[in-house]
Amino acid sequence: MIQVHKFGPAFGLPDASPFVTKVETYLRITGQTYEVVTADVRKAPRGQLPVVLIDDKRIPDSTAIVDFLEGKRSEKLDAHLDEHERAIAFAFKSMLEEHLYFGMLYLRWATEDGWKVFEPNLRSMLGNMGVPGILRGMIAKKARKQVTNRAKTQGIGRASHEEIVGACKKILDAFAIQLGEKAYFCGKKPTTFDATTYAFAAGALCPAFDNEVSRHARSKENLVRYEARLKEQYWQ
Ligand SMILES: N[C@@H](CCC(=O)N[C@@H](CS)C(=O)NCC(=O)O)C(=O)O
Repeated sequence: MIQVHKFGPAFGLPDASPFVTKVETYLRITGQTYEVVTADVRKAPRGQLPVVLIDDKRIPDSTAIVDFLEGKRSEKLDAHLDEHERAIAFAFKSMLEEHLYFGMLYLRWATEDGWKVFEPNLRSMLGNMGVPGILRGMIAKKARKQVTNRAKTQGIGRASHEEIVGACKKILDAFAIQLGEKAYFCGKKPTTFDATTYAFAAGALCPAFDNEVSRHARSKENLVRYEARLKEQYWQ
């Protein structure tokens, strides 16, 4: 049995974390059954979620999880992709996971508008982890500081608001152009890359957040259609 250790659904998304949504979407694309466990991120091996438990093996990191599970399958999801297609898809995956992610982190955690939406959800996640009500506000504040520092350490958190928004919009422009009218990110068939592209499309379009980047995402009609199509196919 595959167990996915996750934060929990939030803001109408399968999980507060796009990396958890990525792993679950991959499992759904490949038709593998799994259980979900609401986990305490502080107890995770790398202090991050997702973590997957398979046959007593504990695997942290969404990419390592997908690679491990894909390694066990005889029919590989990406088998039909040539080297060039793989290279492009890999570059987009990295751009979303390593750059857009931090922009979204900043918009949700560091801006006052984002925090107004995010904080109540964080408090309820802390409740699910067993943190007593009286401590939740203090822990949420500390987590906000840590996450904001993480964005600064990565670099994006040191840029101005306008620069961060501008970078996120450019990423979404590139994402939408590369997606075009294809049914899936790489063409007619789903690949492992759709796990990432779906998770980040859903996060960027999430109606709970209203900011320059989410509005820009919503203006990309093909992105909206892609997200809705995969949601219907794998999440309903
Ligand atoms: N490279 C990791 C990134 C996972 C990650 O950043 N998870 C975040 C939530 S989106 C987390 O657990 N953050 C808690 C922390 O870093 O303290 C993956 O692909 O799984």
